Amino acid sequence: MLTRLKFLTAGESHGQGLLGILDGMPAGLEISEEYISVHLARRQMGHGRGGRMKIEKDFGEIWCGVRHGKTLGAPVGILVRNKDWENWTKKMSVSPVDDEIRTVTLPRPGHADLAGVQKYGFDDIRNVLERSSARETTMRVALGSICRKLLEDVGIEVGSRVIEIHDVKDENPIPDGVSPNQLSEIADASPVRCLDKDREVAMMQTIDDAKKAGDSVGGIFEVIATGLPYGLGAHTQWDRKLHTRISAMMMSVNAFKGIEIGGGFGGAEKFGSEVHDEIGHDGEKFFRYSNNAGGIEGGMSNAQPIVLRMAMKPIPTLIKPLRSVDIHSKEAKDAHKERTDSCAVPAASIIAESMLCFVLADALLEKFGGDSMDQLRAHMRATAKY
Ligand code: EPS
Repeated sequence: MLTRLKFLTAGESHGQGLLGILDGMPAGLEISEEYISVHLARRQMGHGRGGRMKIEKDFGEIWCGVRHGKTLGAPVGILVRNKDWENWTKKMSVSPVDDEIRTVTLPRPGHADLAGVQKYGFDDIRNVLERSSARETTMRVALGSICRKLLEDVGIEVGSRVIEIHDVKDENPIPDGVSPNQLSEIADASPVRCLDKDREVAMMQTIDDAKKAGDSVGGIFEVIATGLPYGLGAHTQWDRKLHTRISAMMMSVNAFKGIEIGGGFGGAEKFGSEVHDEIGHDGEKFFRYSNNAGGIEGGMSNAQPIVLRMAMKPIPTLIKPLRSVDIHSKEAKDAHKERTDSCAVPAASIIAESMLCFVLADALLEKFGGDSMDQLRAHMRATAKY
């Protein structure tokens, strides 16, 4: 789904660490480990996280592709070490071990466990769950922050907030004049990334109740981007449409089960005259009387804020497990229990921001090109329309 950028992540949840490579970044982008750390820390926050986040303090070590604080136009390589590795050296050893290692044989409904062991013929679900763990999203945020920095440097901001946890909804719109960075700053100050203080308390209570019951809860969050020029993406082919790329990238994140762009599902029950955003002109440029399209028309950015909502299902690892069957004995038993989060919706909103950063940075490079940031800026000055 990306045309100018490529990225790969590798690493198991309890292995030595996570590796990531981002290729295609122009030269001359200022980037630091500290900048990446800010966003890694945001991903670790949120009421309802489990024990693992108390162990880790994720830090992205830049191994290559950056010199004296600026990208070289070469692939950027990042390493995030797992602090928890020291507790798993035998269980996750790269080399064979003499000790008897207890296998996981009770697949969790909703996780990759059963399909994974059937697909690969493994006798131990750990061979699947280590990679299907949401730990992998750490690296997406690390690499995605490099894309975010490129966007910020050309005036594009990406932010988010949580609007629903389980059945507790914050239906207030984002206050007028609040930029995505300001939105994130306010949201980051809330343990559930919710702007409404009363709703915040109710959301936290819902998470606590679920935890007490050995259960988990999902939710919905909103992601917005501003400062975009006209014409990222294209109407000309299915895989060039901006919303195709955004949706594919978003739906690749663990537990993300739905996406709405702009008015989304709500538009289905309205008339066309209520949904489409009327066009005006102020003497200098076009403007819109509304933004129900969520910033994308005909597969292209239309210089309005991009507005997305994503639904995340409840995490499938449950302290009070669901019914399952042992993959070897075929006996009916409760599903496997691992340390888990009772709610990871606030963290998921940061991951979604990062996925949007990949798509927008890629689309920007596709449209304006350039081997260096100076060239990209010059091309944008020459042809970008807002
Ligand atoms: C996660 C790390 C994992 C889980 C969580 C997300 O660490 P551990 O398995 O050691 O507790 O906390 O992943 C899941 C709940 C899941 O089902 O994948 C992280 O770094 O975000």
